[in-house]
Amino acid sequence: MIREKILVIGASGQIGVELTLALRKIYGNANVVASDLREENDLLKGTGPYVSIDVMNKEMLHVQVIRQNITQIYLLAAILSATGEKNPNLAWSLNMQSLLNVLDIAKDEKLHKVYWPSSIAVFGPTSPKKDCPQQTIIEPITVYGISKYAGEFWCNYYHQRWGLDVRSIRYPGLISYKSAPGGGTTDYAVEIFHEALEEKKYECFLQEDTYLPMMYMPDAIKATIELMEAPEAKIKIRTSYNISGMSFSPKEIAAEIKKHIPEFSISYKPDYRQQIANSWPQSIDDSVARNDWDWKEDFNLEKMTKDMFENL
Ligand code: VAH
Repeated sequence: MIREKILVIGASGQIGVELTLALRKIYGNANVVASDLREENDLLKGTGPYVSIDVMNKEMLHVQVIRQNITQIYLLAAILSATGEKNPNLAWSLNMQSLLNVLDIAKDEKLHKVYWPSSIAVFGPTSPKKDCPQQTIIEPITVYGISKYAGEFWCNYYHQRWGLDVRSIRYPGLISYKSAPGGGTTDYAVEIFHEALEEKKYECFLQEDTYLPMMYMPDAIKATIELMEAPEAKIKIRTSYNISGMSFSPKEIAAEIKKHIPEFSISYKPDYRQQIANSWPQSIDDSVARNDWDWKEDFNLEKMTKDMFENL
């Protein structure tokens, strides 16, 4: 067994916390170095090494990779769709330069693997709305989507040109109870649980019939680990894999929550995030991931809602 030493960049974020904990269970706490610009998330404290790294400082990152004998990097740091529209230049610069820094260091240090998430946000208004395929018309209209699509091509380039084993997944909206989401258009689907418990009501920033591709965090973590553990020969897509868990609208998740909290009520006050949501597909075709590396989700809306309330 090759000894792996993994660096997770963005480890205190919504995905980073759970991915770090999952990787530590597999590789051992000491072999997964968590890093973020922010301070260590409470859930990570005491579970393994933590270093403060600014992924935009390429020299410092390179020194850490060498000093810590890193063999794999998971790059999760990014500015998401809603925040990105408020600060386009920062979103483009952080989302792109962080990836280019990591890809270049991984190439120079011959790292075994790199993971970088893309998103269904790469799809735009001209992409098919239902069962949006792996390859189709892709014209993103958010800075986040533009940066994620451009990043996919850079991952493919480093693989084709230098053989770097970099892998990627186009995550749907992710719902979790362990860590807060960070500035996404799909964050309503996390907020609604907390407000349902605390206030018994929720004012949703999307219209009631806004269908979006979604996934429960345990499924997203499972998909990431399965993709990264799959034999290299199985990985046919070197831009980024579509995966899907479920699709639902605010009206549908509210109805599911009411089964647990009958007095819960929802109101709607769409804001600028409605235009972002309208530009995305309503459902995703992930047959390529199912064929290449046996992807299959565990959670649907009913099972997720039950699990969320059991854990919150
Ligand atoms: C966002 N949660 O809303 C992210 C995700 C598909 C949505 O990329 O920006």
